[in-house]
Amino acid sequence: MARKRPQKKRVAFRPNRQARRRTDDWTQRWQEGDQALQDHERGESIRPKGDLSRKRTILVDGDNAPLVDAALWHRGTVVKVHGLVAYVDEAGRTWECTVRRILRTLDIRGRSPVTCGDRVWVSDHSAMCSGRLVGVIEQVEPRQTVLSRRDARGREHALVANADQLLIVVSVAKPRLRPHLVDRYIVAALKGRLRPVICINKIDLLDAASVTDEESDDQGGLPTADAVAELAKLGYTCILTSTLSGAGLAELLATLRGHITVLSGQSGVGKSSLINALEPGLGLATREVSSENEKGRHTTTHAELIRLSAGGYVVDTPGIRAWDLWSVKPAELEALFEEFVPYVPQCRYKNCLHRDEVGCAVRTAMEAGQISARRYYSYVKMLDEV
Ligand SMILES: Nc1nc2c(ncn2[C@@H]2O[C@H](COP(=O)(O)OP(=O)(O)O)[C@@H](O)[C@H]2O)c(=O)[nH]1
Ligand SMILES: [Mg+2]
Ligand SMILES: [Zn+2]
Repeated sequence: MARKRPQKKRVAFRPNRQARRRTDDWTQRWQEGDQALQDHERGESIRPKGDLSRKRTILVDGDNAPLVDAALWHRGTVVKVHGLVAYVDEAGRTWECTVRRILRTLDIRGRSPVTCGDRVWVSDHSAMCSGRLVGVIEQVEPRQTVLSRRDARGREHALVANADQLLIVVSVAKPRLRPHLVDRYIVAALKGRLRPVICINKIDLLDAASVTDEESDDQGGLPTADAVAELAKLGYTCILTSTLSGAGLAELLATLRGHITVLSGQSGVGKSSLINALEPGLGLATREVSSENEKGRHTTTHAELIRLSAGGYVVDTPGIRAWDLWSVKPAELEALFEEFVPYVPQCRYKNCLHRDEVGCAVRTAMEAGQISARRYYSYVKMLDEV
């Protein structure tokens, strides 16, 4: 494919103390052709020299996309950000990077324009650091997805970029399987445009769990086999695992390979144990936390990608567990219960929330056994929560 010749372009950059910030995502703008860059180009000729000198020259291709020099730069994935240093994984090598000032200048709402999961291009500066893999992040590719959390002031912070799967980890016992919780995570995954994958861990406890199942019926409990059948019927991938017996681990690894997968699930279900089993040698702490610690850790904003030798990354971060239904509106919920979708147009009222409205086709489908009653009541419960 013929590439247009790179052009030099003058772009303004925000002085450090200027208060005004862009309110949208600059990577998004890059995708859209970045009108701002074009505006600058047009304005350039009539600006006095003093103003011009506050711009800097970057290379862009003919379509205004920043130029990436694949021959000179290294493409990697940000696995961790500590202050001004971003750690970038390039097929098992870790680059210690700072971020090119122009990128920081273009930053908007977050404190950092780079977050873990970002696909970035790194220039090599290791010659100056006696061979240590030191680099500068020159470009950040547009984000496919962003998981964020809201801080106390209600501002959104990007935690992980480009995750494409949510691994919903539950256990058959200790703690027992709570299907409503699984439904919540499925909704959260779909809302965040992640593929939900369900992992039912500790299947070595299945026999012991049957007692627990019966006990938990009043709280919406469901025997494991029924839960699996229900999830399969909905079309979601469901993997049964045991870190003790090794059951299901190969299948789990195959599902994670090549993806950025966020792990979610209650404390104690075995998330850290699963990662340790998939990636021996990591030695993540398991069992962890008193409930008090747990609370404190929920406020953590740091996320870290763990690289799998098989390919792909997993993220097991307490902060992610807090990431939840906050952004789902009641009217949005029906679309996130995917099996409801075919019935929704048949409801008598357009704004039907499928609770107790007259002529509700979703409710009728549930009464006729076409929609699981358990899922339906899970929806109603969630409706009250959002
Ligand atoms: N019986 C059984 N116990 C497990 C299994 N996986 C993890 N555990 C135990 O469950 C507890 C919590 O595990 P951990 O990995 O720390 O859970 P996390 O809080 O989700 O990270 C630990 O005591 C583990 O040894 C399993 O497959 N079977
Ligand atoms: Mg853990
Ligand atoms: Zn309805």
